[in-house]
Amino acid sequence: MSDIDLVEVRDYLVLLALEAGDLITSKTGKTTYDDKANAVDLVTETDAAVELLVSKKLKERFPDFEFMGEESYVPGVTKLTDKPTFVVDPIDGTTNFIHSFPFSCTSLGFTINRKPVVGVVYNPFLKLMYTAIKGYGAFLNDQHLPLRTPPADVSLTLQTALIAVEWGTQRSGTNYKVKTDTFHKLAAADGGFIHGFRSLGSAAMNTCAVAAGQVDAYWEGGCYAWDVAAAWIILEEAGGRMVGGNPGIWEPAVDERVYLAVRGGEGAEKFISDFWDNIVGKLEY
Ligand code: LIP
Repeated sequence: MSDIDLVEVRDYLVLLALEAGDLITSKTGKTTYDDKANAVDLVTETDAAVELLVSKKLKERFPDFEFMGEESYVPGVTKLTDKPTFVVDPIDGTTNFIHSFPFSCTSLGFTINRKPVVGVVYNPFLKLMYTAIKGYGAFLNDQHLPLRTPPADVSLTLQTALIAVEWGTQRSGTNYKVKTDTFHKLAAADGGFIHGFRSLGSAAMNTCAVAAGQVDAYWEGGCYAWDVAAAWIILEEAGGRMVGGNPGIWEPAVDERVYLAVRGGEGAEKFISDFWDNIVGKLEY
């Protein structure tokens, strides 16, 4: 990793994110969509066009590095290896894009040994550029993250937490029941009794909101490495941590598919254990 200039990688990904952002905003409200797994798992021609733009330019600029993208992923064939790899979601929050709800982004991650080391997440609608390089901090535009450093007496507890969650695209079966039962228990007065839930509709945007200290945690199962790789290093460099979304997984793989992102702060480990105690069952993908 020492011979790869991560600043050069970050700088190029920022330029690419801006170009992808222009393409995304130019197509808002003008693109058709198709179903993938079902009627709520949606993809547009713009997702594919952005991935083609990004992959082509990355291959030209960094021909020795691998590329993994949501729209070119082939289940059972595409594998993330230890090689330096761009892990890309061209539009994270596709449903938001289709609805012109301004919380979609392009998520450009870079992993070495399957660990995120550079992340760029750009929301072109709100002009929010989140960036991080391992060991060099995390930023939102020119502001250092986290933005909100809660007063020392506001440590991380379930009972004072805003938690980002998503319904995801599986709306029946065991995983759906685990999610809905867990939502219920987290909200209940005799359960987690949390302050509330928030759903930005994008794993990357949810994770960046945790990194910024605007949301205390984000829990989801069913998303993929490309949904989280870029925001993962942004979260870590902002003092937060990514653990597994099932109990006991303290060091999840980037393609774990079940995640719990937690902001930095006093009491994080107890918060994580208390959260895990409120999960009803196990998410399996
Ligand atoms: C989305 C994720 C989100 C999940 C959605 C969808 P996409 O990614 O960011 O967390 O709940 O079901 O998978 O499909 O917009 O790139």
